[in-house]
This record gives sequence, C-alpha cells and structure tokens, in this order.
Amino acid sequence: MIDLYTWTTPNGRKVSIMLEELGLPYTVHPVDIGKGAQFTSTFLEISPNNRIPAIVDHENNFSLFESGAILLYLAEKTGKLMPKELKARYRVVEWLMWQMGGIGPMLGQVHHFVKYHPGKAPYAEQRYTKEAHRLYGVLDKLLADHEYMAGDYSIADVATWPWISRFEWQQIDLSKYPNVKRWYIAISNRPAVQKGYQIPKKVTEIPMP
Ligand SMILES: N[C@@H](CCC(=O)N[C@@H](CS)C(=O)NCC(=O)O)C(=O)O
Repeated sequence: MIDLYTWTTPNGRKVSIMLEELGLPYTVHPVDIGKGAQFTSTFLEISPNNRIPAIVDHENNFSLFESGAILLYLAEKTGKLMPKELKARYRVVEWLMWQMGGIGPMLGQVHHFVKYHPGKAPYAEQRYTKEAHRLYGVLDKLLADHEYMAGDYSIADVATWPWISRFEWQQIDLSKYPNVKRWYIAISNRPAVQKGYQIPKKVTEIPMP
C-alpha cells in the first residue's frame, strides 16, 4: 500500500494519475498548501522541501518526494509507462526532465504573475508568457510526428499533461497548437486521468478546449 501526500495542483495530479494508470492501491492524504499544511514536522520528515507531492511505499519502507523521482520510481517498480530499451528509456527521461526543468517552473511563474497578480510586474508577465509560448511551440513540434511525447504513452506524458490542463490560466489558445490540442484531448479521455485529476478532491471538471 502506498500513501500519497498531495493537493489539487499539477504536480500533485501527476502522481494520482500515475497511481490510477498503474492500478496500484493507495491512500490519499490531502496536504492543504493554502493553509500551510506542507510545513508540519510530520510532512517535512518525508518531504524536506515542504512541497507536495510525496509518497510512502510501505512495501519497501521507502518515502520519496519530487514528482519526477516519484514517477520514475513507480515506473521502475511496476515496469510500466517506461520502455526497457536504453535509448527509448532515455528519450522518456529527456522529456521528463524537460517537463521538470521547463514546463513546470515556467508555467508556474505564468500562474503567479499572469493569473494571480496581473498588472503588478509587466516585465515578468511578458517574460514568462513568451517562455510559455516557446515551450508550447516545442511541444507542438514534437507532437506533430509523435502520437505521444516519447514513443508510447509514458511518464513524460503523465508529467506534462497536468500542466497543459491549466492552459486557461496561462491564457493559451490551444487551437494555435493543434498537435498539443490533439494530444491533450486524447489523454483527457483516459479513465485513469479522469480519476486521478479529481484527487484529493474535485475542484473542476477537466478543462476542455
Ligand atoms: N519540483 C517539485 C515541485 C513541487 C511543488 O512546487 N509543489 C507545490 C504545489 S504544485 C507546493 O507544494 N507548494 C507549496 C509551497 O510552495 O509552499 C515537484 O515536481 O515535486
């Protein structure tokens, strides 16, 4: 049994979607980051960076934080959503790292400056909006000749999709990125994604373009 510490955010949803895809049993522990629950001493023991998501895998007596590390661990533990062949595996790792280092942090800044504090920092709004469009362009180009990001559906897609699901917060018109739109809708239709999206609680339906 796995304990999942999470909240209603893209990084949290990556892991609930992954657990649903794998069909692994798990117990959800909501960590309300709006109320500071990420700073409690018990949570810091498993997530010293005071951020969700984190898991405890009781089968291995092992805790883990950082969503990318959690996805890699669960893929390796189950042998799913990650190819075995070396080059194919590193194609997935490459795009997973792109998500962790680019899509997540940059779109997170767009949410901060464009959605929550518009007009407060025009330079930051322009900088991160431009970067968001650049990243959407990279993804659109990739998906022009790939059904999924790195071959078959993989943890690279699981990591990236929840951030794209906030396209409205980012003021992105998905019709400008038709390959991203096609990929986004296909993944939105997966039953595991529909279930995992609503963990730890329902906030909205999956946004549809
Ligand atoms: N690189 C981390 C980022 C995690 C992260 O930023 N989590 C946010 C929610 S999406 C959080 O817990 N924020 C709490 C805070 O800022 O105090 C990961 O991918 O797990």
